[in-house]
Amino acid sequence: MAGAIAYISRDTDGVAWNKILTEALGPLDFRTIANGLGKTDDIEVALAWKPEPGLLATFKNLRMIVSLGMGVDHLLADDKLPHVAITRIMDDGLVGQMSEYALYWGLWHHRDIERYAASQRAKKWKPEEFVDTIDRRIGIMGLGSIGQDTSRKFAALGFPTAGWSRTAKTVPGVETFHGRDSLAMFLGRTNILVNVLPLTRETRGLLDKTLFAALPKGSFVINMGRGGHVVDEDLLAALNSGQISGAALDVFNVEPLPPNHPYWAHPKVHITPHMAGYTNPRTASPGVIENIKRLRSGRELIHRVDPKTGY
Ligand code: NDP
Ligand code: OXD
Repeated sequence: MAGAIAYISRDTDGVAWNKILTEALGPLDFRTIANGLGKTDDIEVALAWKPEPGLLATFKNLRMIVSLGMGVDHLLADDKLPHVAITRIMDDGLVGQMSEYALYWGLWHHRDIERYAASQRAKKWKPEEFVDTIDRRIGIMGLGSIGQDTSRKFAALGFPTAGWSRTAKTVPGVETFHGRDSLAMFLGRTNILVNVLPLTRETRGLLDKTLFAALPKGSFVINMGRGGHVVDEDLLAALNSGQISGAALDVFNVEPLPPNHPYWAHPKVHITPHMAGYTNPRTASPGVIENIKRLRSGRELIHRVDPKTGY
């Protein structure tokens, strides 16, 4: 039998992955933290989500790490991460979920749903001020697999949509900006900001007071990238001053969000528990299966991560 596959996650038990991989690849030596990893020298592939720092370095014959999330900051934060191929799940289903999340909050804000809910509670029939779709400008930070899908979907609804990335990108129907020099221009034309950047050395803390000040007053922020992108005190100050009218936050500097965090009770903050994109083994597994086959037959891997750029 080929080397063992280790499932390293404390969030889910791995049963669904074991079943799907076994169906595709035949009998497997599939190990999990809960059932015991056994002799770790046997482990060839690690499917990992937030592994304990240093753990993967103890797998002496490891050949490939698969991030069970599309983000890989949880792996690259480990300074003992072994120098083996790092790949990530690439999943159209998860991409679609992320776009749903951004579209939901974007439309929720655009159509004043919170005010209508308050009016209903007060039994008040009160139409809010009309804002034309073409006057609500969407700005997506990150034009990768998720940002491109999200921006195309907002544009298809008629919102003037722009995206910002590190290198130049072309997305039909979407205005594109790239690099730090164009960030202020991109922010200046944005009323609803969606962050879906990867967390890297360059992007950590990017959503700070300077960035919030560069948005038009009253802009709405949707963060589904990573909590580490946001300087929490700066966001709270921008919300309290009215510079930012509200924020939908799925990800946080510390997860789970501690019970005493000011976000919980803030009237302009809408919290979800890192659920914008759920890793669904059904839709995430085909790329993983393909990569295990490629690894075992010595072919080039797909969905590789570049540890230098951090994504
Ligand atoms: P990709 O790697 O496909 O795309 C990343 C995008 O960010 C690219 O457009 C890239 O630019 C851009 N980017 C990277 N660094 C910079 C920078 N310094 N300045 C400007 N742009 C930059 O990522 P995905 O779209 O697949 O995922 C993005 C992130 O979404 C993940 O890393 C993860 O953190 C988060 N995520 C959150 C989930 C949730 O449940 N909340 C679920 C899934 C993902 P370029 O195109 O030039 O390379
Ligand atoms: C991911 C995530 O990166 O769930 O996929 O955040």
